Amino acid sequence: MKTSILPSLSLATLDRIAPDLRPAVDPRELRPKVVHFGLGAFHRAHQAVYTESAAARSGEPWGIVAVAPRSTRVVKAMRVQDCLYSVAEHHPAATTTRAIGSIVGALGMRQDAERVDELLADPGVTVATLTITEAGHYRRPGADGLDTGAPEIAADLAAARTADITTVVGRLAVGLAARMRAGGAPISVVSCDNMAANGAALGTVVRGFVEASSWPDRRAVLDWMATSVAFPATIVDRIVPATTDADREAARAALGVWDEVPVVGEPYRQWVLEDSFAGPRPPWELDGALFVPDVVPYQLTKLRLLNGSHSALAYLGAAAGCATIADVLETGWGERLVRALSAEVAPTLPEGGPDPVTYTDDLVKRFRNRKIRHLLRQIGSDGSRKIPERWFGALRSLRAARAGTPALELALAAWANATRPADDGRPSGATDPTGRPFGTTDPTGRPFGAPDPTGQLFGTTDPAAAQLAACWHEAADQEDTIRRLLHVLGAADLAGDGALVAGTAARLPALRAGHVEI
Ligand code: CS2
Repeated sequence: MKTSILPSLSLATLDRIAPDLRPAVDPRELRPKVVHFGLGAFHRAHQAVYTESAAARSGEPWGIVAVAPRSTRVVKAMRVQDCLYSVAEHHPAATTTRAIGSIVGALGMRQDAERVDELLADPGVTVATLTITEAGHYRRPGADGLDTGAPEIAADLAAARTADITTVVGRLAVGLAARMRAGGAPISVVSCDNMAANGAALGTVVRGFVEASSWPDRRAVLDWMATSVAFPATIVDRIVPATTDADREAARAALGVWDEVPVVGEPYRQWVLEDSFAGPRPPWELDGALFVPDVVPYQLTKLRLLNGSHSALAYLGAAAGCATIADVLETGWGERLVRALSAEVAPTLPEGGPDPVTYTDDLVKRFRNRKIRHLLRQIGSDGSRKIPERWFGALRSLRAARAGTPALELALAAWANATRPADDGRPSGATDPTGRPFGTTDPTGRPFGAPDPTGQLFGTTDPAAAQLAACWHEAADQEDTIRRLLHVLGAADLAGDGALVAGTAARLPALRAGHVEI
């Protein structure tokens, strides 16, 4: 929160900041040519940085209009700052900060729905990018298609006015339909979320929305999409923890003006994209992005080694009482876990990607960076949508090859342990903060102290939290719990693997007691 009367970062105050910290481009010289959904820290520290360099180095006016699907807090703050903000790069021994100028507009997806559709229909906009999280895709658990039964999607399909649409999948489908009706210039839609075949996955859910709509021209929209809308796959990589008040203070000290929405990240960043765009795009390669015919080896390496160990560290670290990834790397077992998991899954990676051993050495260094306070709670949230992408592909290949999977079993047990409801760890006889015993009910019939249905034991949240918690209440024993949890994730095959289930369940008691045995 702003604590001083310092002026805010904006075009008018740019001359107060040191020349080498100013943006590489003047946003007034850019045009809205990219629409981005998801105005979070990751976008601002990744795609927006690449786009700024691409515009500065090419002289082409690639500007981004960034759309916030839900919260308008960042939209308001960005507007106050003429969409300028700073990125602090935390090297282990030093930090560098500078302002970024590639964002030319900030919109709320609901508040500015008409403008969003207008931009998506504009032939001058040829790229849309998305960072909407795995959960934001509304895929059916364990399957490819759109989860039309999800209440948010069902409501969007039934929405009387398009301004009432709340999901990005729905907004994108509506916007693309508007584009077809306005002449149908080709566009590329780039999913920047951590999912295997993320381009195809996004294309499937957007098409699913159009198919399930009652639009009279939905067939025509689908036919046009097949020829004029590309969904290239990509891998994005940069560790970007959520911004804290301390980061705002540090930005103030570096800039000399107030930045309400700074972002911080590690120095490393990578972007690999499938070279299959439908129309013009920013020359991101000028800033080191890699365009390749086949992203699969890069995608699976990143998902299974980086994100896979991130999730394992998050759940095991939480059980052991750690708060951040760097904390876990300081335990006696953190590095061992990363190396054991990587060695276990490396044989499942296709040829043609980075060397897994070098990649793992780099990961250990990146994870050890103490300047990056990446909360386990942030990484562990939405586990039901993340871990199938990160662990299950490798687990299935290894089980089919009859290879041992001890590291994945330990990780799976730690995830299961973290799905326990928020009150599960309390000793019996405990009372709620007002002194009433847990287990009694309030006048609405809700148990006193009953956890928020999205609340989990270690403070993570998950759209399936209530279903996951129910597995603990309803199961006959721990193996049954594991089976039920796997079913919630749509992994009936893994739930039917008796040895896997037994191996995982056997690790629960130690984890419950806070011991990590590896
Ligand atoms: C993390 C990722 O929050 C998470 O689930 O695993 O956000 C991770 O930091 C990025 O993918 C790194 O590129």
